[in-house]
Amino acid sequence: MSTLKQKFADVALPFAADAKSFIKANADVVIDQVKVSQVYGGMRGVKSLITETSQLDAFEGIRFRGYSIPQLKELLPTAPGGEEPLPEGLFYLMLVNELPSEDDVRAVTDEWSKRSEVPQHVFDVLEAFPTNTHPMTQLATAILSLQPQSNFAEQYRNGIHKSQYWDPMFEDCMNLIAKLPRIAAYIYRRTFHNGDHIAPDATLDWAGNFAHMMGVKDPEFKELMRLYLTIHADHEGGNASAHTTHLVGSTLSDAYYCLASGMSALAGPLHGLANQEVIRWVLDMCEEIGTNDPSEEQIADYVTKTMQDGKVVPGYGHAVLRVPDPRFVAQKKFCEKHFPDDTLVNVIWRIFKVVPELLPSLKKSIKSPWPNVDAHSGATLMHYGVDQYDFYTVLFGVSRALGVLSSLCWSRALGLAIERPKSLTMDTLKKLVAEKIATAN
Ligand code: CMX
Repeated sequence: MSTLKQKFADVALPFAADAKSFIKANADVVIDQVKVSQVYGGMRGVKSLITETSQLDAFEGIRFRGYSIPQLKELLPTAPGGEEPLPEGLFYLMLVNELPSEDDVRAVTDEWSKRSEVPQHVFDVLEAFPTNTHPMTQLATAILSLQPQSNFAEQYRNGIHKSQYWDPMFEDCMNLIAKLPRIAAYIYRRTFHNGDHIAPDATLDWAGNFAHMMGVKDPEFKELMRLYLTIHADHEGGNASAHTTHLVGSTLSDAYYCLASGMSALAGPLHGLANQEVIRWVLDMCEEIGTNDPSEEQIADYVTKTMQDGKVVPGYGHAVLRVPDPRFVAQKKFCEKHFPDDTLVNVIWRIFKVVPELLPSLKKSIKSPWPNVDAHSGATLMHYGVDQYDFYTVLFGVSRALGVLSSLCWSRALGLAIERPKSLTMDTLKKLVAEKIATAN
């Protein structure tokens, strides 16, 4: 058994035993109540999931196993000579709840490198798509086309005991994460660079190798990818991509089905696709106004028009956060350090000056007018020549795989149940409300 797998078993299995006895002892304790607005409003805030890898606070932002993004930037190992955290380190932390050493991180890089070969049939499946197929469609399909390799599916067919489910799930998750950079880079090169592919470099780390296979020459882009793939990895369990991955996994579907489903959720414009929508919206604004450097007044007018047209301002607002997203701030800091004079980046910062004050006056019901993670990422990528914005959500997806797949390992170790919340018709809801009001009077 690999060290990481052994470590996961040592941490997760006793934790699961303890969780089971805690749940048994406290099964009927009421911790939350559900309001009518939550039933109709996307279950916002209903406490009904267990996710160990990270937790989101409305005012502090995300904490991965208790560590904020600024802390992780200090504490996680970097590439030689680099300053940004390696995503391998975050995966290790999320999986075994312990900060990794340099050696631990190198072992994860080696493990993923060993598992990274992508079977030819996956490329053949991708080649069947017209090149104008959206990259997220290609990504979800490529992931699904790996499913015949699932350890979990095979062992389930062979009658594995349920106490052992975590083991083949761990194998599938490691295999899948290992292959994602190669698959994503292949999609990028076939869609936007005439299928001129770049062979992997086994001496590089997971994110560095991805940057290399995308073909971006500037070595600084590798650092951006290390940061990018770290900060997009997880946002607790209730966001659409994480929840979808978990929901599908709760039926004992294997990791390939789960991640393909999670990626389909990420591909929605209110979730991960917002990163491409932001740049599309900014470029449309610049074109319409006739300048690549719009003033605050011009931005305010364009935001007002966007709202009048019944559209959302992409990159702003959040279901949980009530402050500027720390992931936005981390990207802003990267740009302040490396290219503070970039025109497009400065437009993003000017939008940040305008929107938080303006948006609540245009939309009274908005709960957070602050930028989310997607408000900044496109402009940062554009700086390095990655201007094919239809690809941006794939980058988000490669990162998000780290969080949702480490969570999937935990879900199998904890033996979490198949999801089956109760749905109501509007008629039943009205009757329930009438009964409640009658008893209250
Ligand atoms: N522009 C315009 N209107 C917005 C808005 C925005 N950026 N953000 C919220 N609103 C609107 C909502 O559509 C809602 O309108 P109605 O009352 O007419 O239904 C109202 O304000 C209240 O919404 P909320 O409670 O503040 O926000 P929600 O939890 O419902 O939605 C989110 C959260 C992210 C979907 C929403 O803020 C949004 O659509 N933002 C723009 C898209 C975006 O950037 N998504 C990326 C989120 C991060 C990620 O997952 O990657």
